[in-house]
Amino acid sequence: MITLYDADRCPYCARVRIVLAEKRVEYETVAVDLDDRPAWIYEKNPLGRVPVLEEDTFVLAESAVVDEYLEDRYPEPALWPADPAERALGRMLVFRFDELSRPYYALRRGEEGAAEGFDAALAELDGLLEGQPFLSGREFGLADVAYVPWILRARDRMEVELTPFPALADWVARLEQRPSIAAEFDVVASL
Ligand SMILES: N[C@@H](CCC(=O)N[C@@H](CS)C(=O)NCC(=O)O)C(=O)O
Repeated sequence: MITLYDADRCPYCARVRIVLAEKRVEYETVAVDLDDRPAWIYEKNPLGRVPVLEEDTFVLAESAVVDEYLEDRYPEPALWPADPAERALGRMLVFRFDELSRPYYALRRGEEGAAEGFDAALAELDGLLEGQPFLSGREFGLADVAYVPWILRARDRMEVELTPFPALADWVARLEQRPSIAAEFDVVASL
């Protein structure tokens, strides 16, 4: 049985929850209080962060790596496209996730100019999605999973308007049709 050390409010945890749901993998959750982290979490992850996935004696942190592990361990349904170029471009987006997270957390901290910085990052994604339905191309996959938790939180918790980014707004609407993402929408609504 897989155990996920988890926190509802954590978008990195959401990445893992979405993949587990997509692949219909059963797992149990241990909720970690991010405001009062238990000392034992450092035994699972020396950085003290969630998510952490545990399967018997195997313990793994870092959401992007955990999602890649789940993709290898449970290949169906595939969450990277079949086309090697699309896979590589999707991985590049995950690798460059800082381009979104840096302005996102700047906005969360209320830094000056942060709204413009975040809008610029959204505009980049919008431009990409004007030409393709999903971030890595023609198929839903791990690149979409890597980004959507922040977009949902920005829209629903930080009052970021998505209407200036119609292709991005359509992408979110498309993703919310999937039960795995709809479940995250409910998590965000309950925060
Ligand atoms: N690079 C990590 C980041 C995980 C992360 O920052 N998690 C946050 C919660 S959203 C956390 O545990 N923060 C506690 C800390 O940074 O000390 C990943 O992708 O899993």
